[in-house]
Amino acid sequence: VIRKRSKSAECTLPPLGMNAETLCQDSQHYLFRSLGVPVAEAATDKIARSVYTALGMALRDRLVERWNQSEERRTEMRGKRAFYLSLEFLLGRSLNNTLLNLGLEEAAETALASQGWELAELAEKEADAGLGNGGLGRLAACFLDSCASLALPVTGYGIRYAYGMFRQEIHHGEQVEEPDHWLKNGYPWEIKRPERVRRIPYGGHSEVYIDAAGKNRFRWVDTHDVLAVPYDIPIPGYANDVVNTLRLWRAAATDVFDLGEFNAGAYPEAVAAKNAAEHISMVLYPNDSSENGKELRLRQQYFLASASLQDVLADWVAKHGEKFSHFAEQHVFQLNDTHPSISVAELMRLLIDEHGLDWNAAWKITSSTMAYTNHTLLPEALERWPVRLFRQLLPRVLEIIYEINARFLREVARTHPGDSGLLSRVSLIEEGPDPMVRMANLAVVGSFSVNGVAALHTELLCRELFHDFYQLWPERFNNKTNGVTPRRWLQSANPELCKLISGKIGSDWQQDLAGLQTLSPFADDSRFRKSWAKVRAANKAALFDIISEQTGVAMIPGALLDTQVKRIHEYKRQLLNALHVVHLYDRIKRGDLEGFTPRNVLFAGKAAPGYFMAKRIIRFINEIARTINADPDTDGLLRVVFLPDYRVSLMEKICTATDLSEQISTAGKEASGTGNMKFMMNGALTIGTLDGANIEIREAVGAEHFFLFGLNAEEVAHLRAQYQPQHFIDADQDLERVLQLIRSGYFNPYDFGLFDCLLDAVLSPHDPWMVLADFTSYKQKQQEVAGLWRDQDEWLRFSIRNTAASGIFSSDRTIREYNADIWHLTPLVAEGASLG
Ligand code: NBG
Repeated sequence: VIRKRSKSAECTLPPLGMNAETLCQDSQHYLFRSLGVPVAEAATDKIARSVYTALGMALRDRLVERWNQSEERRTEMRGKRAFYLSLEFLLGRSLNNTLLNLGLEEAAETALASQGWELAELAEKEADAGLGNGGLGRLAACFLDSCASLALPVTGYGIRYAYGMFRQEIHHGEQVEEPDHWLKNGYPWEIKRPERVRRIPYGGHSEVYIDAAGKNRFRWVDTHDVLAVPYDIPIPGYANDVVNTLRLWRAAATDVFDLGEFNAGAYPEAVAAKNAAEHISMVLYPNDSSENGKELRLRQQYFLASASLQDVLADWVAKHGEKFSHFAEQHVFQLNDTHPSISVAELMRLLIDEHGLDWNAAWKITSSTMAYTNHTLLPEALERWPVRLFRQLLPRVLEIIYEINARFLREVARTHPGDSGLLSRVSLIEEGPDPMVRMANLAVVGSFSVNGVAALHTELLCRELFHDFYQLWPERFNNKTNGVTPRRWLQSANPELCKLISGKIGSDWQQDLAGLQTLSPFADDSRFRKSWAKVRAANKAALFDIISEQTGVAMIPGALLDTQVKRIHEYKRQLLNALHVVHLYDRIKRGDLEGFTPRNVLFAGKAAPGYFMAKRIIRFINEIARTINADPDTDGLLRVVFLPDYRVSLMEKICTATDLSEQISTAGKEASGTGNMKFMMNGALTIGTLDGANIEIREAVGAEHFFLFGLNAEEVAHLRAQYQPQHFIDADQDLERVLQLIRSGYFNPYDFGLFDCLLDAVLSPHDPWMVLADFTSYKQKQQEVAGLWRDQDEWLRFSIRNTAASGIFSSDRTIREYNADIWHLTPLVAEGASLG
C-alpha cells in the first residue's frame, strides 16, 4: 500500500549565497556528488569539462531562484506578455553571459582559482548553442537578453534541435560539413518540463460535425500526432534579478510502442517508428536567406507554432476558463520572419475548433495579437509552400488559410472594384499549375504590425515588396532598426576596453549605452589613445594566436586587420573583397609599393550546403590565400586567411581585434546587418556601401569617419537594365589585370577552369550583385583606408569615435522601440531597479 503523504503547504528555501565561497561549495557538490568525478581526479585536466558543467549547475540554481521570483511578479502584475516566436535562437555560450548578468564574474574567478582552475580556460569547454544560421537567429538571442535586462515580460519560443548549425571544416580548400551534436556532453542551462507536454496533429483530414448546441463545427481527425516536450532555458537580465524564459520544444513519439505491431511481433519496427516523430526536432535547416521547401521544414514550422500557441492558451484557460474577451489585451506574438507565420492560421484553428469561438471573434483576437518582422527582400527567401503539401500535412490549417483569403479578397474587391491584378498580387494563394501558399502575405494580412529591420529596408518594403499592402494599410508598417546586446558584444567580449572606458567616463553607460557618447572628446587625449591602442593590440595578438593555431598562418603583427565574417552569399560580395586582395597581390608582384600598407585580410563564414557558388567562393578565398601566403614577396606586406567554423564564440574574439569592418553588400540587398554593429562598438572602422544599417552607422559616427563606396540602392536599380561589366573593366586596368590573373589559372594550377564560374558570374550583364560596378570605387576607398592607417593617431581618434557613437545600436534601444510602438508591456521593475 502506497500511502500518500500530506503535502506541506509551505516550503521556504534559504536564499542561495552569491559569493565565491558558496559558489565553490555548490559547484564542488555537483562535481563530486552529481557528476561523480572521483576526488582523486580533481586536479587533472581531463575533468575540465565537468568542472564547467558543475559551475553551470551551481549558477542555474541561482537563476532558478530568480526565475521563480520573476514568474511570481509577472503573475501578480497580471500585465500583458509578449512571445517571440522564432525557428532560430543563436545563443552561443552561456557561462560568461550568466556570470556578467548575475554580477558573479569575480566570485567565479575566485571560486575556481581556489580549485586551481582559470575561468577563461573553462569557458572554452562550453559548446556553442548554435540553433541558428546567422543574423536572424543571433538577433533573437540579443533581443532575449535585452528584454530581460529591461525587465519586460517576454518569452521566447523555439525548437530544441538535436543538431544545430553544422560545424565547418576546410579540406583542401573546400567546405566540409560535420554534424553539430552540441548536446553530447549535456547542457546545464536547461530544465525539462515534462508536465507541459503538448500534442501536435499532422495528416488525417477535416470533417464537419454538429456540436451539442446544434452548431456546425469542424474537427481534424485521423491525425498522426507528435508530442512537443518543452525545455526551458533561463534568460537573466543584467543586474536586475529578472529571469525570463526561452522555451524550446523537442519532438517525441506519442507512444513508444504501437501495441498492435508489438503483439504481431514487429517490436523493432514499432520502436523504429518512434524515429519519424523525433525527426521533427532533429536538425536545424542550414539555409540563410533562401528556402528549400522541404516537407520536414514545414513540419517544424507547424510544430513550433502549434506547441507554443497551445501552451499560451492553456495558461490562459487555466486562469480564466474559456473566456477570451480580454485575451488580445494581454498577449502579443512577434513572428521572427515568415518561418512561424503559420501561427496566424493555427491560432484561428485553436480558437475556433478547440475553444469554440466563432470566426469573427477569433479573427479579431488573431489579427490584434500577431506582429510580423520581415528580415529580407531577397525573392528566393520568401517562403511559399505547395498547396498540395499543405493539404496532405495540415488539411485543417489549409482550410482556414483559404477562408482567411476568401474574406480578405472579398474586402479588397469591395474597396478596389475591378482591380484583378491587385487581387492576384495580394492573394495568400499564388495560382498556377502548382498553387502555392504565400507565407509573407499570410503574415501581413494576419498582423497588426509589420516591421523592417533598418530604415532603408523598411522603406524598400513599403515601396516595393509590400507596396500593395502598404497602400491598403499604411498604418501597419513601421521600422525597427536592429541592435546587438552590449553585454555580450562589449562587456563580456572586451573587458579590458570596458575598464578603460569606465575609467574615463564612469560606468553609467552599462545601463544605457547612449552614455558612450561622452567618450568622444577623449579621442583627442593622446594618453587615452595610447591605452586604447594597447588594449586593441592585445586583443589582436590573442586572435592571431587562435588563427595561427587553427590554420598555421602567421598574421603580420601590427598590420591592419581587415575582416569580413558573415554567411557566404553572393549578395554580401565576399568576391569583391577577394578581387581586391588579388589586386593588392598584383601590386606587390609588380613592385607597385608606393603607399602600400601591410594588411591582414580575414575571412570566415559558412555556406549553405546546397549553395554551389558560395562554396566555390570559399574555395577561391582559400586558394588565393594559399598562393599569397606562400609567396615570399608578400612577407610583411599581405596575409590572407579563411578561418573555419565561424560561430558566435569566435566572433566574440574577432570583433574586439578587427580594425576594418567589411560591409560591402550590393546596396538594397542586406536588410540590416548586425555584425557591422558589433565591430563598431569595439572600435573598428567600417568600409561599406549605403545598405541596411550601414547608412545609420554612418549617420551616427559622421560621414567623415566612415569609408563609403559604391552605388546606392537607387543607382543599382537604375543601372540594372543597361549593366555592362565590360565598361568597368575597360575603365580600370587594375581590374583587367586581376581578372586576367585569375583566368590564367594562377591560383588553381592543378585544377584548370576551377574559378571560371566565378568569373563568368561577375562578367555577366545579368550579375544581380554588380560586383564589377563597384570594384574601382572600392579599390580607391581601400587606398584611403591604407592612408589613414599610416596615421595611427588619426586612426585611433576614428576608432574611439566609432565606439562612442555606437550607443544607438544597442538592442536595448531596439527593444524599447518594439515595446513603445508594438508590444506596450509594463516592465516588472523600473529601469535600473532590481527585483531582489
Ligand atoms: C537577415 C538579414 C540581415 C539582418 C538579419 C536580422 C535573414 C532572412 N535575414 O541583414 O539578411 O541583419 O536578418 O534582421 O536571415
